[in-house]
Amino acid sequence: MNDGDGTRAAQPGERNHGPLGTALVIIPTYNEAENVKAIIGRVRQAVPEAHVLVADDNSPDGTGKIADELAAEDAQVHVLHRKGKEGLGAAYLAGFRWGLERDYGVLVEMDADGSHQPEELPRLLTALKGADLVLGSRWVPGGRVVNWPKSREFLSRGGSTYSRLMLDVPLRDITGGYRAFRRETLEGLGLADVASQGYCFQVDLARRAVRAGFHVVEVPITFVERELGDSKMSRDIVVEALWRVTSWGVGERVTRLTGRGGRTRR
Ligand SMILES: Nc1nc2c(ncn2[C@@H]2O[C@H](COP(=O)(O)OP(=O)(O)OP(=O)(O)O)[C@@H](O)[C@H]2O)c(=O)[nH]1
Ligand SMILES: [Mg+2]
Repeated sequence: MNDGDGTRAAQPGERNHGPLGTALVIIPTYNEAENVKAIIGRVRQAVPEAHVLVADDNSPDGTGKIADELAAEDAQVHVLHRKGKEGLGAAYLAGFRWGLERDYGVLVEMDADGSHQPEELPRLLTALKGADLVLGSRWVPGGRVVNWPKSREFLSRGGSTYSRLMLDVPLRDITGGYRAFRRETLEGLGLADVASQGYCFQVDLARRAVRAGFHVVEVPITFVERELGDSKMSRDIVVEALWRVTSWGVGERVTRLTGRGGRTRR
């Protein structure tokens, strides 16, 4: 499943993956006024045929207005204005719905702060030609992190390892948020009952994809810590991830032991 470079050839018996179609790069924003213009420009340059959707939670710093101005000048840039701050997961779910209601074949997750380099997107999209879901991975060979304190690296690696063992999901970077989904993959994940909000939103989607039998590939990326704007990382986000991952893992073990049902969706 995880070949590290995303170029794994299809194995005998594996289904053929169809053409990709147009990509929609969804960028959730909350107070990213200093970053939004640069990130959109970099996406448009790196993958000129892709569209961009900014999913803004009514940022007090005017990010939504800047995005509107960029959208007015560029027919491939779109803005989804949401009422208020509801977390990363809710913004992505709204963005996915927006994209799935339209004709996009690929939906990409990307942070606004430059941590996920748009220049690496062509590699993710190439890997998606032979996969259902591609994860940009910091923790496969070739992946790395720039400008992170050791404490953040410890938290991220530890979170991935804990999730991998707890959920029995063979992925190295399960909390990362630089991803490319085929439309059919998102449609098969049961998004209607996803309640996770922070990092565990990413864990939740990856685990659902593996459980549903989708072919998930990790591609190494260089993750660059933000230089501008404030982090929205909080203790609550870490606590939410910890208790949800633990309860999914325990729930799945109980289900297996009592022999009730095969797959856990929630
Ligand atoms: N729409 C929306 N976007 C959000 C929300 N919380 C975070 N984001 C965006 O999600 C992306 C990731 O958030 P970050 O603050 O960079 O989180 P992080 O990468 O874990 O933290 P840093 O490493 O400190 O940057 C950024 O584009 C944020 O603007 C939210 O509640 N709503
Ligand atoms: Mg960030």
